Amino acid sequence: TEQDDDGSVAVATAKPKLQQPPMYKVLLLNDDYTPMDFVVEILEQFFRMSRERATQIMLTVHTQGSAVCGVYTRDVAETRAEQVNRYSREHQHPLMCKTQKVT
Ligand code: TYC
Repeated sequence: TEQDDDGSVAVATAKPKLQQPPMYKVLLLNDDYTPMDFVVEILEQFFRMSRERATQIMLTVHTQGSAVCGVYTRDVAETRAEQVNRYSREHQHPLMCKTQKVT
């Protein structure tokens, strides 16, 4: 506790900085059966992408095998991936998202 210039009392706040939370990528995986239109709709609805960006990411997954849809804290990433996987299953498509810790 110290005296300030104006005579008021202040408690010294020597608080160590908190670490940034670890971040997780949501990856979209390719498969041979999910229609391209459905993948684009998923990216628009669940990741709030424009039609143009969604199409670009979908084609990257189609040709490269996977692509990053977004990077979030662990809870958000896992929830987003589960939502996509549940929605795809409900529509009888094998589309899969997974999460991966950013190193
Ligand atoms: N490979 C699929 C097809 O040819 C399209 C596709 C793209 C599927 C991206 C999944 O994450 C995916 N219909």
